Amino acid sequence: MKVFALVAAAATLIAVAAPASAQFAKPEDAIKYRQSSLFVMGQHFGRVGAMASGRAPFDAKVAADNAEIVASMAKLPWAGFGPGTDKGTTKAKAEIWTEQAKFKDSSDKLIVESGKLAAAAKTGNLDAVKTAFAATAATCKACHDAFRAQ
Ligand code: ASC
Repeated sequence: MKVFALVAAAATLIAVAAPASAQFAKPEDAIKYRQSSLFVMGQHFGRVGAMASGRAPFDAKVAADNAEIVASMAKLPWAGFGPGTDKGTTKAKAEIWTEQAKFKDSSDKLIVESGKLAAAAKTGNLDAVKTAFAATAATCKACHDAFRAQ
């Protein structure tokens, strides 16, 4: 019974950890993966942004649902920036690979700020959402300015 429980726990851990440590058959797949996850994240972030800016009426449940997706998606793209994925259909700058600590710091900031955004959205307080949205968007912009070609 004990061994079974251990095996079950390990299987669960692997299943949960797998997306964040995605392995790719070829570099193009990694590029497609990071672009797709950034695109999906951007779509959901935009829905929160529309409410934060007043372009859409504030609906606390919609904001919370979308912000939670952003916070989850924020963990994914980075596995797609492995070695050998710097060439192809990509705006990724060489600095991603030559300044890896800085790039990691940038992605970590997004993960932290989008987590705060999700927490803010759960409170249902629009002002808190506005503040956290701005802080999160600033991490998007800083990383794009440093690491994404125009
Ligand atoms: C968005 C989006 C981004 C960021 C960035 C913030 O809504 O899709 O990439 O905000 O524009 O400056």
